[in-house]
Amino acid sequence: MSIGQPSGAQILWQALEREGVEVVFGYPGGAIMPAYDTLLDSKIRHVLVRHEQGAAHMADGYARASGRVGVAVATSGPGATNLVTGIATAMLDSVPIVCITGQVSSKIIGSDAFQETDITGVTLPITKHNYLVTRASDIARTIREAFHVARSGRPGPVLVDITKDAQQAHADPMWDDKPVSLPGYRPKYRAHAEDVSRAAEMIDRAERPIILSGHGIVRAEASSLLFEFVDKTGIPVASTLLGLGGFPATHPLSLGMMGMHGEAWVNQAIQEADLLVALGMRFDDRVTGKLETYAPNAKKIHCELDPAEINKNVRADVALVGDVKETLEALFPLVTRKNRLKWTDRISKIKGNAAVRDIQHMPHGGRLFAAHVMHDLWRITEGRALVVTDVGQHQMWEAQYYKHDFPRKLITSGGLGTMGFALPAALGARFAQPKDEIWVIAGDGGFQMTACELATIAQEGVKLNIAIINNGYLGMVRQWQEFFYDGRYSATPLRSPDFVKLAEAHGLRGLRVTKREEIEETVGLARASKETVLIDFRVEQEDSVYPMVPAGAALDDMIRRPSAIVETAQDD
Ligand SMILES: Cc1ncc(C[n+]2csc(CCOP(=O)(O)OP(=O)(O)O)c2C)c(N)n1
Repeated sequence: MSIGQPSGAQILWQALEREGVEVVFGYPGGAIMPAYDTLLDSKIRHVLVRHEQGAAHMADGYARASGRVGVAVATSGPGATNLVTGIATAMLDSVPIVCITGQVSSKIIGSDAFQETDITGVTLPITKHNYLVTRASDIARTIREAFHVARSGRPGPVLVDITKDAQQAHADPMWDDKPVSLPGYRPKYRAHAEDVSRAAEMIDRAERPIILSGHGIVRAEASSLLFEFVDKTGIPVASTLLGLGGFPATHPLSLGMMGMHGEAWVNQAIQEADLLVALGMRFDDRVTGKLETYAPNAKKIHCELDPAEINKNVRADVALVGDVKETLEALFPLVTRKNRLKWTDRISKIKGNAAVRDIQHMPHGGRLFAAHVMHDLWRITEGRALVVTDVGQHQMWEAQYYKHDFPRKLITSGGLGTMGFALPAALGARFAQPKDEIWVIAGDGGFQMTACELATIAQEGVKLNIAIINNGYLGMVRQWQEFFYDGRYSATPLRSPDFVKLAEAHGLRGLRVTKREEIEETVGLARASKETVLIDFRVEQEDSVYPMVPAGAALDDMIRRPSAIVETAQDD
């Protein structure tokens, strides 16, 4: 070390500033104290979370809302392990985050030192890459690489574990602004021209094609191009959960969500299709149902960034590996302008039959259905809010009834299905989109998993709108028990605190809605308020999400809303 050289801790913040980081979400502790000390001299804003899981979800929400890399910071041992759920959530949804953890000093690694956990070992399968840094002189280079890996190719979480002595030592940072090049890491692919031509011919020949639009469309900022592509080819679009908003839900050729809780007509149309054009989606089991019976008559064109996804679940007739926007750009001039009225008429016919069972068409008879809350929220916010949902029935109702017309306006944990995600992810999104109207939609169960972040919201003085869809149950599990376990409600009835008082205890505002007529005014109060408002929506307790394809069943084997319920509702 020579006098005047910065410490590893100082290099860390400078390296983050050079990556354009403006805010990090974290929690201090022994092994990361040198970094927290030098944080005071940095321009970067630090948000003190109440639990490190919240920090990872905030970084994730920030990344999804902005398209930039989110950053979480934690200490070694329990701090680091508390990040794990958030890292796995980001991994399964391909979200670029960088997690920085303190580690015990390099000399005592492996001695079961106080708060020592092998966090690079723990997170190996749930990170895109991770690093253990033991020298101050490696910090700058490692942070650059970490950001490059997180954001390039198929994005994902990267963890950088830095020993305490590396933070304390002084070194030459060796700044380097050349593009990062890592041996063996080839994140960029481009679809072969012959395959693009074959795909275009298949699209032209198809009589019953469907586009399956996924998260990749949103991530690649390919929404407007998809819009033009659909305009030219006349192909209807079905969306995955994470793809919602990638193509406008109110467009006449938008069919809605596919899969387990997708619209009945979407799943039926997929089963009747002769061509699936999959764009930035990975044929998750919640999307395909039973693979042997999935889209039996359809050829498949799979446009995907990650070659590992090709032929993983569904065999592709043509694979176009590369950025989905670049692939669409190449395809666009080769396809013929068409309308496909016969096919869209056929889909409208299937739809006509399903729509009569739609809960929106039923009188509510004084009762408050979650679906009505979603529908009214969509109407009142004119479909423009950024909605962050938790996991469960409310998540599916939101996907069905809040019509997203814009990309990056729905943030939800799709792959891991992480309860407790919504509140912290929304707080992260708030820092990415300071002007957006943000609504958290959470169940009474999931909300309680990370409700401690209400204190973070209060401390940071930020404005969110929080809707708790309170049905007194772990609703989605209760629904499965009703359908598949003879109605034996094991461990699903749920007693909750008074959410209104909980909000007030945090210095926030709490309101309650028990009837549909109260929605408009209460939502209006929340929207008009400058402070965070939590609304406790007391909804029907034993309503279920329909339609439903039971896990592992064929897409055509849907459980539909029983007509008995239609009649009961109409009797009211
Ligand atoms: C961390 C975590 N634990 C357990 C589950 C399993 N799970 C999925 S949905 C659900 C029930 C959610 O209940 P609630 O938050 O009240 O929402 P609702 O389904 O009633 O809308 C559970 C327990 C999960 N997804 N995540």
